[in-house]
Amino acid sequence: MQVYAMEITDDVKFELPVSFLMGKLSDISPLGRIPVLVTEDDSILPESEVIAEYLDDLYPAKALVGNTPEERAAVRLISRIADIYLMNNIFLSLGQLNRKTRVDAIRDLLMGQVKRGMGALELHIGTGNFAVGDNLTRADCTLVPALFMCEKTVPRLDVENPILGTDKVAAYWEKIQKNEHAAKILDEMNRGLQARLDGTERKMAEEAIAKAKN
Ligand SMILES: N[C@@H](CCC(=O)N[C@@H](CS)C(=O)NCC(=O)O)C(=O)O
Repeated sequence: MQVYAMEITDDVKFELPVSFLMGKLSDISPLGRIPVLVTEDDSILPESEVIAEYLDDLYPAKALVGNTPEERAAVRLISRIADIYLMNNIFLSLGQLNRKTRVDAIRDLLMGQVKRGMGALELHIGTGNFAVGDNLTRADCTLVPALFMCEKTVPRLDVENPILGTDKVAAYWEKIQKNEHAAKILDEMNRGLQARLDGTERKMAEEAIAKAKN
């Protein structure tokens, strides 16, 4: 979303590394998680929030960081809540989606952290059209995918979508989905989720792995 909003799509090339599909991404990036940015000098930069901050530093005239020290702190805080409390715990809970193999205590531990993060978000989020201030910032770019996961993935763990228990976050979520950049990545995420659920993703991965082995 940040790449679209900063209009730097010509400078950033997206590809899904076959090493990730083969479970071998850690050969290149020890964290073994995507995204990973390969910079111009061939360095490896993992962690979406670090990549996002790097892009802001690389293109200061287009940076989505907020205008005052207070706004900048609020952007970092909201982005951090979305990344650490919402996204990371939801990602870690993906192994608990299958009811037959689910360990309720693991699911409950992770969802408790999501609930904690959502409570903090409800306090700190702005009441305008954007998460912080009157303009789109990196906070929106981190929050939109995190709220998508809250809405679409958390219920698959037999836990209520945590946005439903909020007022400010729920109002924000309704508004931000109409933003052109948010709508674009939500469409991509919806298509990705559909591909995962209907088996297309698995087929694509198997084909890519078979091609890499030949
Ligand atoms: N904190 C990381 C989380 C990234 C993450 O978990 N990505 C998932 C993609 S769906 C992943 O790589 N999962 C593989 C794994 O956890 O082994 C970030 O924001 O970059």
